[in-house]
This record gives sequence, C-alpha cells and structure tokens, in this order.
Amino acid sequence: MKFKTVLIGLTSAAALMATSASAQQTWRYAFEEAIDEVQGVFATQFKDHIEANSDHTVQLFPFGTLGESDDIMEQTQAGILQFVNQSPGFTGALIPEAQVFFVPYLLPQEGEALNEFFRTSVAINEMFPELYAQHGLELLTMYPEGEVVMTTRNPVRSPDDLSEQNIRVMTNPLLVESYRAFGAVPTPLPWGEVYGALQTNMIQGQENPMFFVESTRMYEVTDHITFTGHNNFTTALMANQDFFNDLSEEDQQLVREATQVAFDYILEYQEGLTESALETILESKPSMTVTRLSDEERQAFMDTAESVEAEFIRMTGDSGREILEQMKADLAAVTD
Ligand code: 6CS
Repeated sequence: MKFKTVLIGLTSAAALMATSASAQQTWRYAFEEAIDEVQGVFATQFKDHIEANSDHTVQLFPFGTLGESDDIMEQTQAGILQFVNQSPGFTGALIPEAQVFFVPYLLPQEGEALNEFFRTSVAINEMFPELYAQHGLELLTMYPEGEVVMTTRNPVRSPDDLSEQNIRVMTNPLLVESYRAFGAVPTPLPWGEVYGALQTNMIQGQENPMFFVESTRMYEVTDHITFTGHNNFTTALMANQDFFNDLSEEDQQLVREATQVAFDYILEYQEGLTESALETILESKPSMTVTRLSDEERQAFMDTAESVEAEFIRMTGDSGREILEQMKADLAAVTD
C-alpha cells in the first residue's frame, strides 16, 4: 500500500513537472519592421504583457532577421513561428479580400474616426477572421500605421505627373491596379529591394506612412513628398491557428488581452507621429518638397477609385462585395 502510495505520489509529481515545463513556452513572433518602428513597438507591448502575466517568453524577430514579409508568413503557416504581423499589402496575394484596403479613398487617412473604425468594424473583427482561418491563421487584430504618402523623384500634383514613372507598390494585384489607375507604371517589389531600386533609378517613387519614410530614409533617395489622401496603411497580427487552438483557454485569453493592450497603446503612440517624422525629415533634408493636394487636385485621383473598386469585385466576387459593403457600413457608423 505504502509503496503504491509513494509511486502514485511520484508519478503525479513527475506529471506535474512535465505539465509545468510544457506550460512554460517560448513563442516566436516576427514582424515586417524594425523594433523601434510601429510594428516593433506594438510587438514589444505584446511581449511585455505576456511575460508580465505568465511564464511564457516571446521571442521577437524584426524585419530582415527571418527574411521578407512573405517568408515570415510561410514560416507562420508552417508552425515554425507562432505569431506574424503582416500587412494586407502582402496578405492580399494570399487572401484576395484583404485587398479591400487598397481601394483608394475608402478609409479616412488618420484620426479618431479611423481608430474607432478599427475598434468596431464588423468586417475587420468578424468577417476577416473567418477568411484568415481558411489559411490556417487566427486573425488577432488589424490596426492603422498612418496616412500613406507618395515619395517621388519628380513632383506629383496630378495623375499626369505619374505617367511613365515606375512606382513601387507592395505585392498585391489590386494595389498594382490602383497605381495603374493613378497613371503610373506600378512596380511590385518586396520591401528589402526598395531603397536600392530608388538609388539606381529602377523606380522613381514609392508609397508609405510618414514614420516609415523617415525611419527607412526614403527621403535620401526621393525629393518630393505628396499627401494625396488616398489611404491609411493597415496592418494585422495573426497567430498560427493550430497553435492558437491548442492553447489553454487561459492562454488564449492572455493572448487576446496582450493584443488589446498593444492595440490601445499603438493608437496613442501614433498621435502626432506623421508630423514629427515630417519635421525630422525636413531638418535632415530642407530641400525636400511637401505637397498637400488641393481638393481639386485630389479629385483627379479620387475619380479613379470607382474603377479600382470594380476591379476588386471582379477579383473577389460575392465574398469581396460583402466585405466592401460591410466596410462601407462600418465606416459610415463612425463618420456619421
Ligand atoms: O512598404 C512596405 O513594404 C512596408 N511598409 C510598412 C509601413 N511596413 C512594413 C512593410 O513591409
């Protein structure tokens, strides 16, 4: 009896040790930017929350440490990474409906209405998770990274100014379509090739939010910044879905909380970021011109939106149409 009791005790202790050892996990999380850029600041908040509230460790992999954006997505789908931050600019090649973020002039550029849209959108918080799940991804959140501006070698005030200009875009077909409609020669490239392509004049411009234009020194290889008002840069955090489904309820809740903490933080963090990045650029390069299109000038770009929207529906069918309609309803709910 005694021996059996001891044995049971030992077995339970061993089982407990095994449980607690496996409960302490290291989760690998990759993103598309440097640690001190927006996605890196978000990831750091996420990591800090997880580590302060559990025995888990989150190992962060900034841009370049594991390859390009498409590489970290593949690694997450394969279960090598547990978390990936990838923008619809790249995910749109995998999930065509995610290209809806590239219909020009659909989203407000920045501000509280935009933030509220990300908080409350049915399309983002209920419809997109189902689409991402079809690709083995648990969509945890989407968040904005700032108004997109063009930085170019030549001044841009109208679609005519983009004629015969190779403008780099992220690698999704609708963004290509949108720049074609703007009058440019769209040139899809992974991020790592952009600086060199501008330096060697293979491309004559690109688009990105202002903080990124500053931090990645795009202003060194372009001379003109144009606020066309056509978009905000959206990005998304996902987990490998098998990994997420296998987590205890408690850990799933922890991941959701960490996501919420990082989401709230990053919206506040970005207040004034566009303006401060612009100031830093102008201090480094006073000759850089900054143009905010007048309403009339902007209209010429806005006029192209309808054809891009039609192309989006052509590419995605009913499923895309439903997403687009829901996005419009979600936007109306926060702007009315
Ligand atoms: O243009 C790009 O490819 C990159 N832009 C931003 C703001 N983040 C990451 C992405 O790779």
